[in-house]
Amino acid sequence: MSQAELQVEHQGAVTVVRLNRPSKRNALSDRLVLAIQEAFLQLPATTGAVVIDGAGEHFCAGLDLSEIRERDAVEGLHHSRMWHKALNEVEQGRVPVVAALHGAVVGGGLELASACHIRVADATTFYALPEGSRGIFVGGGGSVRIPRLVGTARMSDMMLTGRVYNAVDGERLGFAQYLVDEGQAFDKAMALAQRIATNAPLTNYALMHALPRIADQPSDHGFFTESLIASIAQSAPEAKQRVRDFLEGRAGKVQKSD
Ligand code: 1HE
Repeated sequence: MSQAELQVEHQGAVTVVRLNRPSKRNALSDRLVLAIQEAFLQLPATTGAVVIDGAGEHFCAGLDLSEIRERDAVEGLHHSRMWHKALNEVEQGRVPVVAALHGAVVGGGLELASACHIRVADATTFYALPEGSRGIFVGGGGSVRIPRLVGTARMSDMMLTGRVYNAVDGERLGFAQYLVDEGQAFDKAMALAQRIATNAPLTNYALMHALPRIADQPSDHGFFTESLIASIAQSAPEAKQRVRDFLEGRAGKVQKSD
């Protein structure tokens, strides 16, 4: 694939992964999906967080519809599983991922965004699942991840009726955790990623890997898993140092928010 369709740039502890197919609204061809997987597998040890964004007017128009062809059931299954593997590398890799959203975040684009840990949306962002009207179904993990953000009822409505949510409603409902002015999503995502990269790596890892599993466990199992991961995290020398720094007045206090 043309290297340029996925740009990977290391800026200190933050790696920027940019979908760069603006003439096709960053539609996700199979090659682009595999390139995303590869980029996450190849992250250097110096990377503490990733920002993913899209070049041009839109974050991502979803599956590259020009690649849809007659697939038998087995081929269709493998195609969807390919997306799952790639987006699992995003969600369950080594470091947190912040998505900087603008314009269309639709279909597979919303599936990609929902695999990220934090979503920052600018005022131009809109969310939709046009799969329903294209006669297909989500296949990139959307039916697992999107209901966790906004609920099954909202996702069903989007697919059944073609409903589109704007940036303001999207933030209110839980598609994005941050809403910023037009053109500001990347800068905000970078600032968050830089902050995230200063956390103890084990804390970040626990938030990515333990928290979602705990949320899926029965309470009794969740409490136990929490105790295990808490004890591992606090036993790390870095955690002990950070606590000492606070107790001895070297670390910042929690500040009241504006
Ligand atoms: C595409 C795609 C695409 C644009 N696959 N080529 N996704 C969708 O159903 C969304 C389809 N796209 C759109 O609704 C619109 O393109 C947008 C709202 C995203 C942007 O509109 P706009 O006016 O800025 O761009 P455009 O004129 O529609 O598109 C520009 C070009 O990109 C045009 O190609 P051109 O050769 O005529 O210039 C479009 O054909 C092309 N393009 N979107 C292929 N998606 C794991 S399963 C996931 C299932 C899904 O994701 S289904 C949802 C698919």
